[in-house]
Amino acid sequence: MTKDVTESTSDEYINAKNRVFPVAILTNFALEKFVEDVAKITRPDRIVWCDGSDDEYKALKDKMLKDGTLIEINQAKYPNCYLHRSDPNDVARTEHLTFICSKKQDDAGPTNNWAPPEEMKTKLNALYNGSMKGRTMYVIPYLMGPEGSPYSQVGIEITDSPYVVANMRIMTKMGKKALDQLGESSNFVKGIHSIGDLSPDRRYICQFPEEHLIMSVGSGYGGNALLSKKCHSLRIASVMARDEGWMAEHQLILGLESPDRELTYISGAFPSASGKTNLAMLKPPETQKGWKAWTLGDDIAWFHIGQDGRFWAINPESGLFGVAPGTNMKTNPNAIETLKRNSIFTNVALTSEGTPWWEGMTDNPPENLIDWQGRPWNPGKTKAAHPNSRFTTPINQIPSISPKFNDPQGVPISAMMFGGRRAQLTPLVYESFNWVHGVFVGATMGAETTAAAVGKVGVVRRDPMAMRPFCGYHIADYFRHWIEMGSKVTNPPKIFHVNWFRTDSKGRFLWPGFSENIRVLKWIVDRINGRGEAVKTPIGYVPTPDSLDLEGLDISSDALEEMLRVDTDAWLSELEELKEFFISLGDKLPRELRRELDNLESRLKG
Ligand code: OXD
Ligand code: MN
Repeated sequence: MTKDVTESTSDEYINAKNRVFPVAILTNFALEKFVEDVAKITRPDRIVWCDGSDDEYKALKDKMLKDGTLIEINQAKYPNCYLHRSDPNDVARTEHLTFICSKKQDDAGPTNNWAPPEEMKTKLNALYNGSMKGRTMYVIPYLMGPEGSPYSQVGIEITDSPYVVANMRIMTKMGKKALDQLGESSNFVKGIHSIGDLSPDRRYICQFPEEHLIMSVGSGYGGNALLSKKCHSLRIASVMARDEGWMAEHQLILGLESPDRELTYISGAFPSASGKTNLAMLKPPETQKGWKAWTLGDDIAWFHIGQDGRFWAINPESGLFGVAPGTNMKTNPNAIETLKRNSIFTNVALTSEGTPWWEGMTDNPPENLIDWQGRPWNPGKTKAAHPNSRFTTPINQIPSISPKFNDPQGVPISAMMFGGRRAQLTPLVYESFNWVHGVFVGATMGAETTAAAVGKVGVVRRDPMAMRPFCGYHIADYFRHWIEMGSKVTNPPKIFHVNWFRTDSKGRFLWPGFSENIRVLKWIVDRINGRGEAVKTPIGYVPTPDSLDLEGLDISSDALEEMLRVDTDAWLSELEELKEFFISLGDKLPRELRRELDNLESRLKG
């Protein structure tokens, strides 16, 4: 229950400073001190410990409905669903304001912004100074991963945003479960968040990897403010993973079950807003009788080495923070089903019936829409929903949720995919020659930028393993870690590259994508099991046209040829960019990857 500092029950105690704390932390001095220290700077009117209960949520939701933070939408059609409209200046991740504050600049590397930790803390503390006056400070204990799993982690996020609390309740296991797992331990990730005045001029998202500390100010947007997600589970966790011999990755996890019950777990790294959620929730089309796809995660995977010499993966999250535009009954019927209850919509449009709407939800927009900023929508001029509008929804509501989702050990991974939006160049699918070559394929991944981050959309940039914005340390050391992880296992996953986004000369997509991607996954499963024909090309093994199941699809042989074509000239010019990219990484670049680049060059020229 949400409690005011003036009331207290037998489940609570009052400390020397007259603050109400849950009895559960009576012996957790590190936690109490953390909360006290933050309160001393931010000076909130009251402190609330979040327990994750339904009563607590109801009280919070009523408060937000009253002050306009949440807007009630059609409860008959969308029970327990609400809309939030962000400040228009605060609708996406802000990579230019995101910093890795490691002690040494060289540890942050060339793909991260860096600032000296103490200097940055001074700047941030000035912004936190009194920032919670007149506000409530919420303390959110949260658990990432299955209860009781040796791989799960506890974090404590302190925030002055009730919208953040409501989202964290969906995205994590919040409250008592986390405190129970933590016990007396001081081993938790510390997160401090204040929305400040929401000005981009006073906005920073900072990670202090050596201290497992996150400090974020000036933004209420998901990736900047739900600190469990990118900040903890990727930036901080990637550093822990390097130090402890595991991997924290920006990957989906799914299980594919064949009609004869062969179950294969596959993970996939795709940049933000490039279809991870759709693929993770794939519903096999009618033509694929007997096939089932099971969802485990749509954004983050933590991989540990199992005793059987394989990688085992858990999804640390409990919810989806999915991109709304483009989600519809064809592209992702499971998502449409899932988000109909207990969901928070952010920056979507509203129909006259009070239901959410976004571009691509229906073929034609309904009349009289209210746009994401609450104004009558003017068709043709602007988008009704923001391109990065989102739904936050509980993962256990997904019809295809895997029975293994809460398994403390996770699931064994047989294949990893890399892929980004590339209108040209990369074929529909290809398989790497071996682990190190696969690491090279991931490390050199190029992808067009999307609306998930502030900046120009559609520009090709290097986004290694889809981790460019999320790797908490030097990206070349990260490549070294990947190479080493492969050498520690007897049975590393096979690595594939996929591209659903290749277009013809008129800019039309060549591949139908979405649920039809199962046909590519089936080829991947075949390859894992020593089946599935392929031709050896300079970039890897590409399917023979006959080896893909295309039955029932209207694809011409020319289109198929184009989708599978390896254009040597285009690859030679890509190679020049890869060389520059590698040079920009300095002398930490693993020799093995430089060798892979040379080998690619000789194969292309040979
Ligand atoms: C996300 C992102 O929200 O990658 O998952 O930006
Ligand atoms: Mn993501």
